[in-house]
Amino acid sequence: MEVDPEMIERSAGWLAEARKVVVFTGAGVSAESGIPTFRDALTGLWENYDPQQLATPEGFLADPKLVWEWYAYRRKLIAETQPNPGHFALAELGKLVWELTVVTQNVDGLHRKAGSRKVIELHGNITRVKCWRGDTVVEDWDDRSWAGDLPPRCKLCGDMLRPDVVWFGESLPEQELAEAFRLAQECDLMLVVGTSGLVQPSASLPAAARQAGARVVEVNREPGEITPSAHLLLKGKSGEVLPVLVNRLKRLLEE
Ligand code: BJW
Repeated sequence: MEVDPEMIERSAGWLAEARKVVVFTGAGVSAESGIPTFRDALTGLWENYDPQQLATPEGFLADPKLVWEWYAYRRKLIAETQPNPGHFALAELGKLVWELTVVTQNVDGLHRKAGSRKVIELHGNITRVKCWRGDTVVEDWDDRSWAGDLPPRCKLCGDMLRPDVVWFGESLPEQELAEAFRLAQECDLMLVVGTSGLVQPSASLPAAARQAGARVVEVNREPGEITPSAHLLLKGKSGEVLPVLVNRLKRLLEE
């Protein structure tokens, strides 16, 4: 699908004027890397499971092995994926504007892998593991050495290990969340990419940016919860829209 040239023109013009830019991303930005989104009815990550069973502390306590294995499956999938043109375009954008921060809900680490420098991870990172009891990140663990007894155990206290991600009902990392809202309220432009905007408190960032006077540009395959907070929607796949937008900005800056 061709991206609306007039919308690209307006967005690139706004980016050229902006000094502080926040890029707020969700699972859609990684879809073209082969990582399923959460809420896609046909291929989404929760297609065969109830999210309450997999992504809550209560779900983990009820069936720790199931939850560990679901994350182990996703960890392996993510380890085999590469950033897509959308991630690379955002890394490139970081070199073109005065100040840019990527605030992501994704746990896949693909923005850093693509070269984005300043990245705030609001929902954790799936490659890290922490101790259920101590809440401390554990470096020394091995999935394979625990045949039959999953999740693996913390070598210091013997309690279960769990992925270092934020489950429903858990608080987001305090410093990262405060920094994300501060940046949202100070930026001139927020680019919102590939999120359904259903999960709070992260989903309030675009409205916070707009209320504080920023321009908000959304990139998504379809309109959603964020669209009313956006000044315009660049409709399409982020791996196609973002390279076009960044190339247009580059040419504008050269003129
Ligand atoms: C494309 C594309 C392409 C596809 N190109 N686009 C206030 C009101 C109501 C409820 C709450 C509230 N405050 C807190 C809550 C409770 C809860 C919540 O929000 N519930 C709602 C579901 C109603 N929030 C919490 O519990 C949070 N904690 C918290 O607030 O603590 C304090 C508190 C607790 C309890 C009560 C009150 C206060 C924690 C939220 C943690 C979210 N964790 C997860 C799992 C992370 C670990 C893991 O990966 O397993 O984070 S849930 C899941 O959703 C994941 C994502 O980061 C997050 C957002 O999803 P995202 O990224 O938007 O993905 P999708 O699939 O939803 O959307 C994909 C989008 O991409 C779509 O729009 C597509 O169209 C688009 N797309 N292909 C462009 N190629």
